[in-house]
Amino acid sequence: MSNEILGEALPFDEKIVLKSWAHRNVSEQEYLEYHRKSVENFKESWESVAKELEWFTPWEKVMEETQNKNVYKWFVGGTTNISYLSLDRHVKTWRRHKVAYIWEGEPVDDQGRPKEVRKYTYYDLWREVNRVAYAMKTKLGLKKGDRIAIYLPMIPELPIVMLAAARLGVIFTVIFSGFTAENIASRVNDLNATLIFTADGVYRRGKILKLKEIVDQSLNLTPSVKRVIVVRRLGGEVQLGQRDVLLEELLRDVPSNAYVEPERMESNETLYVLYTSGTTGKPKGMIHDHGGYATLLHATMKWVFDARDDDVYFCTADIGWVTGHSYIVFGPLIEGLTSILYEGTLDTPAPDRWWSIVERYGVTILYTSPTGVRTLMKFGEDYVKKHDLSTLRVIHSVGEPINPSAWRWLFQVVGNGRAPVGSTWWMTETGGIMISHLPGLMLVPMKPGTNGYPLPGVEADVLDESGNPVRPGERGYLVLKNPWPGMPAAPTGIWGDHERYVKTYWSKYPGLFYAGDYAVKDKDGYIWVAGRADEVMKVSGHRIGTYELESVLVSHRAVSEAAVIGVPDQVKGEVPIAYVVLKVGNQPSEEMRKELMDWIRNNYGPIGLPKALFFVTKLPKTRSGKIMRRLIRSVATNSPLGDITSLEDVGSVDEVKQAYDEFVKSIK
Ligand code: 6R9
Repeated sequence: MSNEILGEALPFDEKIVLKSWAHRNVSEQEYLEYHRKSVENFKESWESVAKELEWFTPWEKVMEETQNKNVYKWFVGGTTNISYLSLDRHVKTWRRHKVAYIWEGEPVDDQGRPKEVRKYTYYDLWREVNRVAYAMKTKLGLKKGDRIAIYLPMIPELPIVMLAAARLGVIFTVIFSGFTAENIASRVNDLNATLIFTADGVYRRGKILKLKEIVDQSLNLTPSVKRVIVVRRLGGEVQLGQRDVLLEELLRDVPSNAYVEPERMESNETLYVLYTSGTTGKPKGMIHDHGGYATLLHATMKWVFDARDDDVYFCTADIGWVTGHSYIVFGPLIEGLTSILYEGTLDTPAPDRWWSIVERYGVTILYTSPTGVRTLMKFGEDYVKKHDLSTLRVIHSVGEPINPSAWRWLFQVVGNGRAPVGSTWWMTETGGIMISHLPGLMLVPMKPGTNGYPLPGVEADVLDESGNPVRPGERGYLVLKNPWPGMPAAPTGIWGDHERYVKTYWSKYPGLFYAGDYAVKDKDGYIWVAGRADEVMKVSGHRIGTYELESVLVSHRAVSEAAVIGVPDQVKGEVPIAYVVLKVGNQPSEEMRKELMDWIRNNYGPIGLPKALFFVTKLPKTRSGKIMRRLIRSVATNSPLGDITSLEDVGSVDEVKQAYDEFVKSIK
């Protein structure tokens, strides 16, 4: 891989300065000087951010390492509650009647207008959260430290349940509503959750997806679950079993003015656990806390998004992923913003749905994804030009590297050359944005596709294999050098697996946080993250471990072995392709291919569907039996094979190559 994103060279020397942002423009040197001071005193610099929030009791110490190595506590002894910060704090002020969420359902009428729009003021939201918290506490007996799972689509009840759980100190995990029963079960079991919130269904791409049925399938595999609470989104009859209860039933006799005192959470106590894919084993449950996490979100909402009271903010992610947790739910609410919640897909009913939303509500801040942008680019500019997007003033993308031409499209076509456009780098682990342009603080020149500089207090670098900084323009591994608030939290970073936490993030370079990403630092010090350096894919921005799809494949009765790799894709950024060895007695056929594709759809979810699935008789392996995915990837991307001395059977590479060549021919 050279210095490119999706085949486009990185424009290290192209600098774009926005005259309309003259009040914030600074030179690289000015920012770097400011930044240097902030990292020299990183504890103090984060402390000054934390002071802008509200705490029930102040902290005794800004930061300390715990007895568990590489697990750091922030604002030790301070107490707060993120539900309080998101709601109560605003309800006490003029923001009480400000709109917190504008929710739009997917279905539209003949005129293309949304059939359902619901608006919640901060007061409405606070009321609802209190009622749900009240029911959770008095009717479901939930208390601080209990664990629940939330398998809800993009409807207002999702943030409401998250905030209600947070209020009680109940630890929650949100499971993306595109996941299958197996995915639910593995997360619920790891967390030992006793209860699941779900919905009867959701509208997606004009169809109905029945979520409750998927939860029902998972229940055979989840002995810890005692109750299932069902939100009625579709409105019809819902089949209820013994364990099930409708949320509306549960709330029926809860007074409209029910109030639940927010639990005083020590800053480092757990807010949620979010599962994300790694290279081996089951998904990792990343722990995030109340105080440090809220501090990072507050800082980034100000610096990265320049959030102001008159903004209308639209993040197009799904709350099921970390971007939605941080930048649809907690971040914007902590700032008291008005934001959009949209249920459906970007092209329903037409590929201008996002733009119609921007126009309808006068969106000023847009946070979106490179895959979304590339998808919409294909439909041409007319869909954008049809709408008045003149309100947009800040635009950022997230989830994967943005190729320069997608950046230009966002900048020119969507932002009309007036709004700063950035690519914010961060991960589930970091809790919030770490490397980004900072129009809300000071704006260095933009370069199409770069992530820019690390945030104040964040020290990032790009290292070679032996831990030395690489030269400007050379590719290396991205590391973070200081702890930060919002980082994987106490007690163990990864839920129940401190050892894995240390091994995954702190062992390649002891004392430094290893992100698992390739990056380049240019001569101005800008960082360009170019993709994953490990066996993790970013498919349409969704993080998927190759091993996860391999284990789904080998769980099929006919499959003996499987190897999955990610290859570049012009729209999705990256897509899986799979090589499968069948068990003796099974023949490769179109039917078998289809059966395996369905198997993945049903056991992992549609987001994991490979672009191609090949049958081979053997996989390239080392003599010790490890599948050489690197080799397979080289074949599939037409790059040099590199060192193949450890390869056991050279013929296996030919076979992989032949399969791939035939595929390429077939799609040409
Ligand atoms: C927020 C999120 C994390 C991985 C990360 C990296 C990739 C995210 C990026 C980016 C280049 C950006 N990534 N943002 N790469 N530029 N602006 O996506 O979290 O799902 O945990 O994924 O996504 O590879 O390591 P998560």
